[in-house]
Amino acid sequence: MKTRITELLGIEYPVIQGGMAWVAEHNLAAAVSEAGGLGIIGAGGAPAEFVREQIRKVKEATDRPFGVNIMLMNPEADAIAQVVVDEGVKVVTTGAGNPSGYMEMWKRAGVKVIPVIASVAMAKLMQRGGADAVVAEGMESGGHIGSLTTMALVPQVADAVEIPVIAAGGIADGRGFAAAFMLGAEAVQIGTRFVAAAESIVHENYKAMLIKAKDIDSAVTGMTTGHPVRSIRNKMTREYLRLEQEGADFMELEKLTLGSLKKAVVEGDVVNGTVMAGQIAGLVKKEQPCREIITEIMEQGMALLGRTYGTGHIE
Ligand code: TUI
Repeated sequence: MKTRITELLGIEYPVIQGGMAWVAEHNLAAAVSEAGGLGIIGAGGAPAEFVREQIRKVKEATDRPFGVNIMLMNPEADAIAQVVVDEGVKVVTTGAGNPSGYMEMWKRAGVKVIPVIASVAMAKLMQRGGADAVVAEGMESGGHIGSLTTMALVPQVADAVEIPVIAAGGIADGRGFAAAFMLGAEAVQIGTRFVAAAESIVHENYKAMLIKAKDIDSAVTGMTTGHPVRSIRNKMTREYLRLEQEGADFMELEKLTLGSLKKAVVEGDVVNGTVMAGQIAGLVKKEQPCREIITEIMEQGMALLGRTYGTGHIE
């Protein structure tokens, strides 16, 4: 299947992996790229030199294109922005902020820049600044979210910009894939389903909680701090939401979540840690290799789109 995104990135299938902090490390990124999608290293809050090592490990594992996601609240974002240039990374996605300050250096180095945005205004600003595409991410997503749903955001962004749009948030199978294309997207970004991939290094407790989760099992904390984060409901989210309701200040709330994603992903503490996942978690029922995940999504997605997009077979 060819779209402007597969052409831009030199990938087989229009499936991009989410840049999930702690989760999207070299094993997962290489597996997604080897399966024909775009694997992404999620820099999250990691130091720049750690990100450099991750990049080198993906290069050793695959000759296929891959990218790096830079979480812009990371205090080392400047250094990571330089590392991707030095290491010759071809694609950067960004999250949780405005990457305008890095656009010129990346464009000059020939890096394809794909900001994740949650509004039409931000999409337009990114296009003006030279972005090659945008990821329009709805609030169904796990982790740090905006306020619009994927269904409302994607068509409005697709109408507002000429650059290609990648849909994200609530997409985990061929139905979501086909729906995203109906809304005007030319690729999808998938996070939650890849958390349960066989190649994903998240702690078994995290995977088990995700696989068990139902449609209504996520909660959004941080609505009052301006940094809303979706994760699977547990002792931490209940405590956080209670404190928020009582009007607790930012510092008090921060204490609950400092290092809490690592606690869940690495240590497997899914009681006190932050188990980030999207609303589509209920659809993720088993652990599967990335190749199987992508093939399933493409077969089902193309069969559905076949009614409007040719044969319905993967080419
Ligand atoms: O970035 C994400 N998702 C994330 S980042 C993350 S790490 C983290 N951990 C704990 C607390 C907070 C973050 C976990 N999940 N998705 C992309 C995304 N970006 N969603 C929304 C946005 C966004 C929000 C505001 C993009 C731009 C923006 O602009 C604000 C501005 O600066 O104008």
